[in-house]
Amino acid sequence: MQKLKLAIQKKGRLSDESIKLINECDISFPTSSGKLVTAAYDFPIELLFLRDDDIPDYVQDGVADIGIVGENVLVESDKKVEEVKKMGFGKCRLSLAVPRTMNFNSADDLSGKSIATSYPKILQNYLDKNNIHAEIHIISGSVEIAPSIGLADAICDIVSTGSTLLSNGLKEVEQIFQSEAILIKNKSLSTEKQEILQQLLFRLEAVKRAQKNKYILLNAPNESLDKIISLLPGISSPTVQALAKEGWSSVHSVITEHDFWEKIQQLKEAGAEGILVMPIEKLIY
Ligand code: PRT
Ligand code: ZN
Repeated sequence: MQKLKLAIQKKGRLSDESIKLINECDISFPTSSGKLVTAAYDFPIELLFLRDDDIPDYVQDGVADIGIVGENVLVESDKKVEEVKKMGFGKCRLSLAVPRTMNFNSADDLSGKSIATSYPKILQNYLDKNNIHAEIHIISGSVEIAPSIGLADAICDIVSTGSTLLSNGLKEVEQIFQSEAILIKNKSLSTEKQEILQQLLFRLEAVKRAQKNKYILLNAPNESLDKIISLLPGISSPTVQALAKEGWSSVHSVITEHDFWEKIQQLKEAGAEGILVMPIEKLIY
């Protein structure tokens, strides 16, 4: 039987989250082998541990079938692969930053200036679109020190919290690209590998959906049930069971995390008591 080859970052910002997600899909593999390739015990998949910059190339050439990589790296690489799914982690942005003391009104102020970056293609694309003529200095690391050593007037780099810019006397002036980890695939997977990918996606969806939802159990006086049920649509509708205590019921449902606290407040106001909220491991519709 064929195995689907999944490339993930060996060591870096995306490694832990990638491995965690694979494990949450109940796919396990030896953790401390130090090997570059390892097969999962319980799923037809093989993991390739690579530098993130190599992942788009390997997936394009079919050395790996699928891969998890930052969109910033994918777009900069310009490789021909298919984007399958955003993964919801590794979120960051590619931004222009200038020395704090520089008077900056708009990106046009960078015309005639030099910008240091490790992302020349994404930057050039942005400059072309905005009709800005600036010189690009390609450097591979520590881009944030370029202005202070006189190498460039501005930088274009990945920002997450902004603390690196702050501690280097820079200010973020323009976001040019939003990024997160993305699942990519080779353009011509065999039918068998495509089927394994579908199974993997099914598990990933169930895990992701579960993370966004919580299981809720509460007790309510019967006269409040209509109101409480209207607050809890659940997957189809909530389960309601009679309690031993006369005139009371237990209500079970699923609620999403985005309006969680608001919902809890409304439920309490509607008369709910003994509200119990639990994480969900997998959620399949
Ligand atoms: O060794 P390898 O080549 O595999 O790794 P790498 O060093 O090239 O990449 P790595 O591990 O640093 O990042 C992998 C991916 O994580 C990136 O391609 C992005 O998609 C994503 N990501 C998310 C980030 C950040 N957040 C991030 N903050 N990548 C880099 N940074 C750096 C940024 O370059 C800057 O130096 O962190 C600094 C800024 O962070 P803040 O929080 O101070 O703003
Ligand atoms: Zn890299």
